[in-house]
Amino acid sequence: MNTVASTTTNSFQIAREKLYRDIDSLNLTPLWEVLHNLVPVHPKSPCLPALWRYEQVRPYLMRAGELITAEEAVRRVLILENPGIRGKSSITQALYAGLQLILPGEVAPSHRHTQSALRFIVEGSGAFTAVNGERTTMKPGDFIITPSWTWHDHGNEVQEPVVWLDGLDIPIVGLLDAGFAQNNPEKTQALKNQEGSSFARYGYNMVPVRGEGPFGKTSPIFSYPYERSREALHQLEQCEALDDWDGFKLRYVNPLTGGYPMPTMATFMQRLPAGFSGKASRQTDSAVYSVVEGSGSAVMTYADGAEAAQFQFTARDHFVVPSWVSLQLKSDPGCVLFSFSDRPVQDALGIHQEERLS
Ligand code: 1HN
Repeated sequence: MNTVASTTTNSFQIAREKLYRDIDSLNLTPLWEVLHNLVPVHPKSPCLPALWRYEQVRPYLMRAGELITAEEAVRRVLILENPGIRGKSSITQALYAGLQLILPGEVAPSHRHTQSALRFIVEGSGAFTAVNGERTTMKPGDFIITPSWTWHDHGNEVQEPVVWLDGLDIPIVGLLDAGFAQNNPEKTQALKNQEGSSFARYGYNMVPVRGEGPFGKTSPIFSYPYERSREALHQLEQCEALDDWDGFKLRYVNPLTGGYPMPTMATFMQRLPAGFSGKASRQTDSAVYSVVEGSGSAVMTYADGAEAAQFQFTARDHFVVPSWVSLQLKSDPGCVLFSFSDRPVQDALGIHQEERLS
């Protein structure tokens, strides 16, 4: 660079920086210094791929069980924090996830909030969650919904610890500064409906002839039992060719709309048959996986081709796939995976993208 040009550049640079300082007290800042970060050429998430091995997490969850009651904690949960954004109580920029433990005899007191929650049962059978005056009994692999602003409490009246994955849209509601919460004066809510009545009304490809659903934009089914989802996937495997990327994968549905069961979170269950070696694909919705049965591996790759992660997973492990990181799934013995993501929000904005690589 010649001397004249570099002097000009320098004096401009100095003058620009003075401009930035002078406007700072007016809460002004130049767009041109940040434009490329605001509008990246493709998604570049600060989130990292991560795996939580249940074998490693469980002893700490049980230790928490010795140190604090569900009632004192309100919810006894170890948060799955994304290592790229520690301290934010989030597993992705949009979603919260945690593992919740409830021990025999315990109650997690009734409250409600505008954040929606899903539960995916990981270990133990027989605890219950109550929503809107109806209980549902938890079994491993069940997907249970707590709709926005509904009273909910959990209890364990059996003899074994029960653990589930919580997924909430906390960061989304936080981004919008739209959160409200309330404790219920009744620690355990009064029951109004018999267990199973929601499923009888909405769970068999039939719906009531009159009236509206109870939960607005959220599915009227608040428990999707694993035995049904599992059967669907195994039946599919008998009669349909597998998908080269996903194996056999189905999306949970709100029977009243055909859309996602929750306004902010999409849920999926997939089966990889024995010997499956999937092709890679990437999506703009970051996804959280819970391994239901079997074992396998996940290979993740960044958009520039650099390796992001390679995980071996087994039943009850959890892992997160950040936005636009490609995922390739493999399983020698076969496995079943549950997953959830922020896809309904991206669909509502018309920005969801998927790319299937070969
Ligand atoms: C919540 O209400 C539950 O009801 C679980 O089980 C996790 C995380 C943050 C805020 C509320 C539950 C939660 C939560």
